Amino acid sequence: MGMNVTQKLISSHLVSGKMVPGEEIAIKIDHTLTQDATGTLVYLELEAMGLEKTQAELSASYVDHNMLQLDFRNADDHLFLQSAAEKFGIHFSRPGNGICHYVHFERFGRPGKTMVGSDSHTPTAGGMGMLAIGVGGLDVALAIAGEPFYLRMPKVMGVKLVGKLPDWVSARDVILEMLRRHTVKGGVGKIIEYYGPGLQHLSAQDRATITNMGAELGATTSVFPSDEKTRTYLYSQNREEHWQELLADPDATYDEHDEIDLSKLEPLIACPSSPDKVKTVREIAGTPVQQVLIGSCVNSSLRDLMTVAKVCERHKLSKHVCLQINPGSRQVLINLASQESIAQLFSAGARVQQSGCMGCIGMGQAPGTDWVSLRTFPRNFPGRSGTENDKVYLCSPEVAVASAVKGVITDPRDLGSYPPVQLPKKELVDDSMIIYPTDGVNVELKKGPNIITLPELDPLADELKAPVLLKVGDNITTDHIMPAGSKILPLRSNIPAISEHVYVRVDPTFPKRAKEAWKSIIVGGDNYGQGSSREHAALAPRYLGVRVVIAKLFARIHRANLANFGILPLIFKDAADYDAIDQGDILELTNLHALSAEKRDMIVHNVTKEQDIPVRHNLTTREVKMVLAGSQINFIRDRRKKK
Ligand code: MIC
Ligand code: SF4
Repeated sequence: MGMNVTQKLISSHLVSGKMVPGEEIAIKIDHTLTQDATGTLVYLELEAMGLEKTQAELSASYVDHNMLQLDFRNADDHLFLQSAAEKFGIHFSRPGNGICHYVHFERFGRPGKTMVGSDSHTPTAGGMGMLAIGVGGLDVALAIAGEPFYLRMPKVMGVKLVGKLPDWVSARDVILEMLRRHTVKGGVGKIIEYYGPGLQHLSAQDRATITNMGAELGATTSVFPSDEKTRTYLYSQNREEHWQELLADPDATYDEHDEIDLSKLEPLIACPSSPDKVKTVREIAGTPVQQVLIGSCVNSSLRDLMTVAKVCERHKLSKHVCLQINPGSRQVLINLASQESIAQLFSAGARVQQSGCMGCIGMGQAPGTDWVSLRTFPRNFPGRSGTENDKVYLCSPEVAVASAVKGVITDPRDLGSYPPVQLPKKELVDDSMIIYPTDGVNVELKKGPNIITLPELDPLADELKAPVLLKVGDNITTDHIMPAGSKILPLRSNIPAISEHVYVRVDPTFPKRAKEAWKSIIVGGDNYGQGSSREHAALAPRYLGVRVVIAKLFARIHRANLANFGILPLIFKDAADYDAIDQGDILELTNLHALSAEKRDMIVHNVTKEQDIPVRHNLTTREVKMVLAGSQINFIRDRRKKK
């Protein structure tokens, strides 16, 4: 039987297991990607494991998230990362060079390769036929150390694209349509593969917009085939030799199906404060707007930004709106300059920022009180912009710029004819801010005073009696658990300090109460831990004594991070039992050392309510061992000692 693109990518990298949905498989990883906010831990973990050089074909470390230098801390992190790149043989993209996913796509991505990255939008590279998966930092550290990546074989959802996008409708509207249909948990346990005749009208970068935001569906990753469009893109990047064709066989099948007629789509917008609260722009047109931010890792292509510039050339911006551009890479800025688009943006009054994550992760650009902020970014979780009760909408560059012109949410089709954009066949390529690996030996890691060695994590005892310190609802994001922003991000290399901010947006007393309780439990609802891959959302609660999380359903990356740091993730057997536990109840778990991949069912005794609650776990044998050992680091260390 023929294979789809996902099956071809997995089977060519399969190290162990059977490609049957739900079965554990291990795959060889070719590329690794880290960014600064998650990367410092990755390299501290490698140090803890005693690794010398990366074992991956290509490893890259980017500095893009923590770019504000309000004091010594972020700057020290940048230097630490540069020294770690030199020590471990890793490509280093210097601060200001661009956003990890965007630069990796431009300069390093290769069809047919696998990648893990310590950032949830790593699937961006799926736009050129890579199998690229966002994971916790420790899983990247292991891939750098040459270990295969373990995952449960996902189901493959085939999405057939037919037709051609109308004027003023772009790739962003395709992924917003997917989010409208499937919600933020519709992709859990799935890889989404796009195919069909509609592909011929989507460039590699349009496809990257779709795979990038596939993370918001909760999907393991998203993939497109590698075809002539991919070749054209690689040619434009002066690296056509990296092209390789990768197509689904004509008789390929999929586990699930969907179809989108591109010609029927219209401009869409995700309302506050979730990427799946999608409406048509027409439905909310006329809402006054104060801030418009265009760019980020999802909508920074030359086409996207040149279209915005062309609109700015034709129309004056509303004086009530502040328009800012966050380019995905320095290279895209150079190319915008060569096309005179920068001049058009400047003349219109746009504030053009350095390339980096900036306001997308709350590093500046926070909206004012009650402002409506339109962003072409991937997520709009509550408070992520840095302003409490923010009103962040997500939309295409077309909708964003049309709204900046009119001062109210505007369907861009109201602006008249679609501006023609002539893309250069070859872009100006610039790698001057990438430091290539050398054979450097005995390189010292440069650790500033805020870079603190990882805490020791004790093994799980056979019995646990602990209070439910917090009970939360559905779709809790890792931004709720471990907020980011300019005040907290500089603490990413300092677990004791960052743990003081765990859950503070939900309950400011959480860190203090957790320390007093010494050992504690959290109860969550559906899709617990969606969003960012930050392992701090597991490690910092663990540092505060959280040992178990019981939820209705876990998001993939966070579940893996919990197990990596020795927190037992348990699922209610009957979701209705969520109501049988209240915050403050004392729960008792016994016989924990008998946990195994086969023995999945357990009873949690609610001591306060004198009630037994049936739960289950879905850990693999390897994961059970690391939870019992207290963390994956302990597990690997013990395994190495035994060798
Ligand atoms: C995000 O978009 O949420 C981030 C910031 O890029 C995170 C990583 C982080 O928290 O450092 C992600 O996507 O994984
Ligand atoms: Fe950066 Fe935002 Fe992209 Fe995350 S989603 S990598 S914060 S630009």
